[in-house]
Amino acid sequence: MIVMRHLRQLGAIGLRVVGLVAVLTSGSRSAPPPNILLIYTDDVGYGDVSCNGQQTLKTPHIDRIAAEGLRHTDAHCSAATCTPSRFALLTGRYAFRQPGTGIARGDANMIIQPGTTTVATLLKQVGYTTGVIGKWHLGLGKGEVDWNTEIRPNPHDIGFDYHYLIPATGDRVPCVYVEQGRVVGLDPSDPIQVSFTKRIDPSPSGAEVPPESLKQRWSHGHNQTIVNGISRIGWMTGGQSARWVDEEMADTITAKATTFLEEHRDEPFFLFFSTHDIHVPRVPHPRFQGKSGLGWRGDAMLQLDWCVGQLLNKLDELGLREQTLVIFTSDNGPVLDDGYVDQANELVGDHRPNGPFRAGKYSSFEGGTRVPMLIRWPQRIPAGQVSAALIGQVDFAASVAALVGAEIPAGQCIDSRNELDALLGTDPHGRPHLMHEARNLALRMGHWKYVPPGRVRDGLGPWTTVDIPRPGALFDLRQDVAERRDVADEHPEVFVKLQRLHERLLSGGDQPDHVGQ
Ligand code: NG6
Ligand code: CA
Repeated sequence: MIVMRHLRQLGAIGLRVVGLVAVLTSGSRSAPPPNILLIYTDDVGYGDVSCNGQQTLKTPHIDRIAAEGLRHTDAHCSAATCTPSRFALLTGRYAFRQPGTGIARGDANMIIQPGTTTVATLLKQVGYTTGVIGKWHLGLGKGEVDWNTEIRPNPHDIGFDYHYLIPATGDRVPCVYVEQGRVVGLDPSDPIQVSFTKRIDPSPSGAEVPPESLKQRWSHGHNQTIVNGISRIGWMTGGQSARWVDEEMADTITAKATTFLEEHRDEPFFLFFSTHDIHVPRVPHPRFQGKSGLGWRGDAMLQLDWCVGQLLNKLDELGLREQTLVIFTSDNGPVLDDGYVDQANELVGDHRPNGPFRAGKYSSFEGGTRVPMLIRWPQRIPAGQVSAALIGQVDFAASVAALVGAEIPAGQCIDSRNELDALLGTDPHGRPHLMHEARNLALRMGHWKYVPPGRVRDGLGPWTTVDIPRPGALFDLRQDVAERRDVADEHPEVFVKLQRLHERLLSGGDQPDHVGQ
């Protein structure tokens, strides 16, 4: 045991030395490669964290990351929904390049193929221990998934040493956790079956029971198998002993995460902590219920803030604060009613989940992808920084590779740029352009924004859309951050430039060159 520990420590020191040589030879870096804790939240909007300016909801633990580090004001997930954002984050490839990367079903097959370079494989290449805990939503298994045996492929096949997952989303079956390829707490005499195409569950569905008998009513969709008094998308039978309790989910995954930190304190680690909060169904633990005054959406934010506090405290306790890069961000913009009657619309009051931006989840407007991004790494980033650089999560792969001295194999991470300096706050510009995936693909180039013609989700509450007429709209975010005034006619040359760049990016042009990175 003691020998193992010494070996691990020696290994860790060895890796840090190798990494240090790599970073010293690549430029003016001064700190050895850090541990990486990526806190990836679900449906959290730019305005949902108090450090981004709102006064309606206090998130002191999340704000601490910004106060002790850097707050980005123009950082984006790649898409306005979950699956494509996660795909791009991990693979460094825009999701629109691979069919089948839209919002995944609960029984979807693994979307990222084994052999694909991911942030996790890059970090493993240089000796990091890697883990993912929480929401996955990138599919598992191959063919018809049998939830009663080891499910392969799984995150292990794309670089994660450890996984403890909510397989898809809280509102989709199967409502069980999967750890190292197997459903947790499964009784083999009560096997699980899952279907999204045929009704296999004979018990009354969410559509058939009196609404008041449900813990939380559905407003659209979400009316099939009932688990923990809440009806979900999809049908599920069996696995009674393995079914999760929504109220305990945040505690469960946070405990797994703090254990991971403890167990890997002596070696460089990458932990992808992917919360269910604040996705629907929002059913926080009773100790948070009713505490925000904004309904259960706000209460789920308080719960999320608590989880972040637990992780930050654990880093302090383990003496890892200085050498751990903590990143807090979100997978898409905010939404109010997203299929359950949880009074998110009614109780939002003056709270602006999208901050000053237009629309949120599902939208091509800025609110769809402009999300909080807070970064703390005391060894490298001075406290209290703010950056307006254009940041895309699709750049994590190449930036992390540059940070630790990992090599990106040819043809991999093709959209990912090394934007490490922008990410860490020393380059004020960031990416020159960024695709924004929603039902139609929008494009940022500097402060300009092109939204192609078509129907675009607008607002955050009841489903409303706006039609962008041909040939598309141009917004100047410098003067009009809320995208209210189409200036295509006033700047025809800029409009054409963005349209052309949009076409080139769609057809695979204008990609970064990793050679020599
Ligand atoms: C939608 C669901 C929504 C949410 C979303 C995925 C309905 C009516 N709506 O189809 O509730 O689950 O998919 O959200 O079923 S995401 O954040 O994981 O992308
Ligand atoms: Ca999401």
